[in-house]
Amino acid sequence: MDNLLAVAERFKTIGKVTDIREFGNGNINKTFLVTMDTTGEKHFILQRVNTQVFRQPEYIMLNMRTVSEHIHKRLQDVSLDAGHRWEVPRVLLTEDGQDHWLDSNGAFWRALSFIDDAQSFVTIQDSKHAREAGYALGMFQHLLSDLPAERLVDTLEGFHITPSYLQHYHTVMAKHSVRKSPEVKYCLQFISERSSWAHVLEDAKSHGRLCLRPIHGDPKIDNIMMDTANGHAISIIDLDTVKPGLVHYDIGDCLRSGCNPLEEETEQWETVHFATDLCQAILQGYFSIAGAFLTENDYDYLYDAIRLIAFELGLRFFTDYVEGNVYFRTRYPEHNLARALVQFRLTESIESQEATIRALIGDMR
Ligand code: GN1
Ligand code: MG
Repeated sequence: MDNLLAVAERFKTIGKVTDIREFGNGNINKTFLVTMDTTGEKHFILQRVNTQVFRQPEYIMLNMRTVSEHIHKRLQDVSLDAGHRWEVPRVLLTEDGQDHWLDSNGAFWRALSFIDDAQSFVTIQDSKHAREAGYALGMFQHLLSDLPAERLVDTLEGFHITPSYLQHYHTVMAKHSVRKSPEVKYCLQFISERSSWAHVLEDAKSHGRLCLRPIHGDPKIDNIMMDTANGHAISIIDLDTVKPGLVHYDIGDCLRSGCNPLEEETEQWETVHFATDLCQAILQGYFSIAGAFLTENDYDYLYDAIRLIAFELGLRFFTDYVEGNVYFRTRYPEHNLARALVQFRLTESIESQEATIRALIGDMR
């Protein structure tokens, strides 16, 4: 706490810090909720950015500034749905006006304003929540749809480029040995059976069928904030992975997290399934906004996106397991294997419901 207190006090805030505690479920950065004894803003978010993953964190801060300035300007023209507000976390500066602070060990710290009267959930609560989550993703992309993608720095090269993850997987498999338990064998076979299809979105991109736009990169359900007063979606937080990409990565990520009622950390991987009723509600909310900017080609690749991002996350978890858990934070040695099994099961469930999913996308076009 002493150390953390010293870090928190670097940032220019009005009150005296009374409490600091770990916050959220991030797999990469370390996040803390700081409480102060003020009458105004009582909390802020303090984060230590994982610089093993984000090698140039100053560019994340730059992207954040670009995005929040753009959204604030755009909000003057865009009308939100009735009763909705839209919030973007503010970057809090240090006493000397910097957007981050490097401690004596070189750790990269930053502070963000806390969004009051809002909450997020790890799983979808009901169909209203699902629609709101979809609306939030549509709104986030809409607010950035007139920002040229090249204004954003690519802060994480290869992020959501499935063929690159496959390449890395093969490199890791060649270097590391892994005990071939039945679960591991299932994963190996699962990956090998889908290797040639895994290029689908990148191929569509290189053939000019899909184009780069500003994306969130990590719109999983617990990054979508809901107004506690009325349940409306009001923000998508965690802007580290905002960058030029395919909106399909976002849709896939939102659906793979939102339509898995057992959630990604479950130990009951064998009963994981993809809930198409939630998928329908999320897409309804999403299309209510995104319908305005999606092209025919965009629609054609939605099913593949849903299937691919679940598969890709499973591949990323499994590779990290084999590599010795060097990327995602884990609580036990087999943690990333367990997470991979969940995503692969989810992928299988998506595949087995392909006709249903394609039909419900088709009905909303
Ligand atoms: C990581 O740390 P967190 O939870 O924001 C990961 C996402 C994964 C997610 C799975 C930069 O996000 O891509 O979908 O874990 N972020 C990065 O929970 O790799
Ligand atoms: Mg994140």
